[in-house]
Amino acid sequence: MRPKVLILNGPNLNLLGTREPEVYGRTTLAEIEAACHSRAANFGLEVDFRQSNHEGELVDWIQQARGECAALILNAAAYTHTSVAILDALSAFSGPIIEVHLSNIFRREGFRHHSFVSTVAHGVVCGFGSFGYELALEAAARLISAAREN
Ligand code: CA2
Repeated sequence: MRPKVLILNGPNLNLLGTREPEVYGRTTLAEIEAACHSRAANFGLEVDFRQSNHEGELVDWIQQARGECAALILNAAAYTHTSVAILDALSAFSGPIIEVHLSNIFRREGFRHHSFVSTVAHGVVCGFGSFGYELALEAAARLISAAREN
């Protein structure tokens, strides 16, 4: 069985490609999902790709990933900067966590410079647009292989 990577997307990311293309690009979330499935196949991984506008639903999915998923890739969107609930759920996940942002949050408003997710993430990819998800998948593949060798 291929190791499964859960890719979670937070609030408003369902609007990608329809508004604010100067900040978030023109690629839709469905196109990002398709690219992730294709890249994951190259790495011998399975991908479960989801989006929710609801904090509690994201918490539920993170909890369900325990014991089921080898790694977690998360763009928590605005919850990145606010959610202790998501941080606590992530703390109970034992595999690698990779944080993704389409935009470079450090070039933007000050309130985007703090991330609760970063405090438990293995690493962060930000500023590379939708390509960041593919970079995160490559990082996940390496971390999963390294963990299996030990
Ligand atoms: O750069 C990122 O990926 C963010 O996680 C995106 C979040 C933002 O709150 C974070 O600070 C950085 C916002 C996602 C909203 O996505 C939209 C897409 C199209 C139109 C409107 C919103």
